[in-house]
Amino acid sequence: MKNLTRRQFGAGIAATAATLALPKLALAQLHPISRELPQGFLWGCATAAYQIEGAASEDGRGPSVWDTFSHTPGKTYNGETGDVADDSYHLYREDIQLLKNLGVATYRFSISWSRIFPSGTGQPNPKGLDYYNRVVDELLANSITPYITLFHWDLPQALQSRVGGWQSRDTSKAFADYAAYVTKRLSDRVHHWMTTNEFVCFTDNGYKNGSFAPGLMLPPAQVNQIRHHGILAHGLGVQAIRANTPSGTQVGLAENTNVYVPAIETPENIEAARKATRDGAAPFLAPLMEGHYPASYLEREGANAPKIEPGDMEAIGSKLDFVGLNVYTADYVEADSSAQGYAILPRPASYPHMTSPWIEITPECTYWTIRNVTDLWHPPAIFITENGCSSDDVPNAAGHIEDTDRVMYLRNHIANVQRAAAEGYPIKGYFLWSLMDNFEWADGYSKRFGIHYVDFKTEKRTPKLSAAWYRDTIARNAVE
Ligand code: GBH
Repeated sequence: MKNLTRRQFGAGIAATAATLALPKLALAQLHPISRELPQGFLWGCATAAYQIEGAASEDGRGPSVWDTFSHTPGKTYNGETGDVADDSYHLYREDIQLLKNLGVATYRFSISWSRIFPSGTGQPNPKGLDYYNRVVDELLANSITPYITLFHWDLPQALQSRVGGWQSRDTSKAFADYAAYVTKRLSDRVHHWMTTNEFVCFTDNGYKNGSFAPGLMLPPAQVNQIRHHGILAHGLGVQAIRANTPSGTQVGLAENTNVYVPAIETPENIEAARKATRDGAAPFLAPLMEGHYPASYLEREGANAPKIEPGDMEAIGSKLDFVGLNVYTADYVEADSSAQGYAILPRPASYPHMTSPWIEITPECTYWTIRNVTDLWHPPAIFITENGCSSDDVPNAAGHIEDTDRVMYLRNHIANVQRAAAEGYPIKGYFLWSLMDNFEWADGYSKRFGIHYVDFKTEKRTPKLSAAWYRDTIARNAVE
């Protein structure tokens, strides 16, 4: 562009105008960068049991800590609960048709532990397993591959009452028994398993700041021990799944490790983002991938560091077939001369966010979480197991929900997934959070994350603009 005369510049504009009139194919050929995802890239949607199922006391389901918590005054928005939620327990066939209409290859959902073991351990409830058998069979009949999460925060209340939940390593062992029971019975048809979802949410949020069930606020030594029991459950769970399923069964987890984006992509800042990622993951993903806690974490925690029993770290470091990453937002970092070698940049007051204030718009987060995790630990495969956002969805007079801000969010985040794939990172699939509006934990029904709108009075599902956009993206296998 530098040495163009005015006339040449004008001619350039004319040429651009001419290309605009070209048919689509020719225009695509002019596109300098392919925006396609690799062949066989897996598109999916994600949900979780307590957020969609409802039927909280049906067919022998025992209560979970989230039933207790949401029924405790002042804990959730307007005192809202998952008693009914999306009623997917009864409407699952309809929900699978929503998936089918999108053209997704996969569906990530979770199993309610207390439907299977109403008291956490002991006597199983066959009707609980029957439900998941029906869901799996219906998915397969519709050519949709199930990806199942075993624990998405809904710990059986009986374990909380009996042993203090994640305060006890008995809960980690109970999780492994539950994982063995379920995977033994479903792994003839289900080949992809995630142990746990987002350690920090059921450890720190549950037992440190109390914003999530069971709503406790315990001191650091206990919190570190609880975190240890969380990752121990994962490790014992992996061992139990391997021992109870055919070879070839794929085992991983879904983790929301902190994401750091280099403010400017210099080699120093890229290194800073990597360091910050390992530090942020010190209690959770780092020990899973390295088989030990980072020394800096143990030193910093000192007397509060977790007590580790023989065999724990071997279990925790069990080899995984994939790592699932849930990603919504990130922080920007820069290298500096401090001891840790980087600074996390503060946000200016003008920084934009979605309707959930914590979702500060950072489209590069999908690319950088894949890259940081790969560069640090080289897992064989990565999935984005959750990505999506809340919007102020309001049906218009015609009943349509034109969630252009969600489309903007998704387009930018998926473009960054495409960048990672194009650069050769082992990203194999993407699960959009969420298939439909649902019970958003402490935010109740006040925050909508779905690409289908749910009228919670009638349980009617309506595709939003973003559902049409996602369907089109899947059909093209490309982001436009
Ligand atoms: C994921 O959690 C969950 O896996 C999923 O179930 C959930 O529906 C989805 O994301 C959307 O939230 O209000 O500032 O105190 C995301 C983890 C934990 C992030 C709670 C926001 C509250 C921040 N979330 N956290 S704040």
